[in-house]
Amino acid sequence: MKIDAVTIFPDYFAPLQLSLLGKASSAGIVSFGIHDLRSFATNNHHAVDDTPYGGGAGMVMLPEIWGLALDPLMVDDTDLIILTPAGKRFDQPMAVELSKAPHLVFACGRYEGIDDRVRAHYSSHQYSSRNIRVHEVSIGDYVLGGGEVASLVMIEAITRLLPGVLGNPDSLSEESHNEQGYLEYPNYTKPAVWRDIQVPEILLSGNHGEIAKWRVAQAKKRAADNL
Ligand code: 6GU
Repeated sequence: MKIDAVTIFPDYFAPLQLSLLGKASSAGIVSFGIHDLRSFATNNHHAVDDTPYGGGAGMVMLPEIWGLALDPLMVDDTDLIILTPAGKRFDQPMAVELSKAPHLVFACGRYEGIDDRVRAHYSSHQYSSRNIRVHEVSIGDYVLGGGEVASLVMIEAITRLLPGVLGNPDSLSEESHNEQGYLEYPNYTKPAVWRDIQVPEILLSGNHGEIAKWRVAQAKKRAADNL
């Protein structure tokens, strides 16, 4: 999988070198391209934004500069992800869908956003006929200063689903036992007693059928408690 990100803060993406993501990239499972939006600025002050038509607070990112940055990345079969708190909520099913894509492009705007014509332009038939799809995505109901951290969240959730990224692929198949796609029961390891707290007896029993039933019950209880 190829992943490109366009940002005014390329340094935010340094963590892609670490841990699971760093290994996946060294192994050639995923390759990252981080692009500095400001290097596409054409005006004297290298400004990337301007005041909004119609007035109001904040600044809006200039479509011209986004077009110059994105055009070379829009190869056939690309999913363009525009990060915005107004987007569709990112969740595990969306991560699974996007993990099947050959090429993801993350467009990181500041939270006042990118001129909406950028979304409109790359959503047009000219692009959809080449299998270029545009998604506006949010990672949750709170406001961040920009899309960079949201992109990192999505990239980590998506790339860990790629074949060969996780050391133990069973971790993925066990996750699928839950509807949301992740584990919800409590986990324990050694020692069997820690600070007077015992590991639940059933987990030491070796009875795999009963353990599975117990875990489902615990997961349901947790899900109910989180409502
Ligand atoms: Cl994708 N961007 C910003 N600026 N804030 C957010 C977000 C994205 N998702 C949740 N909050």
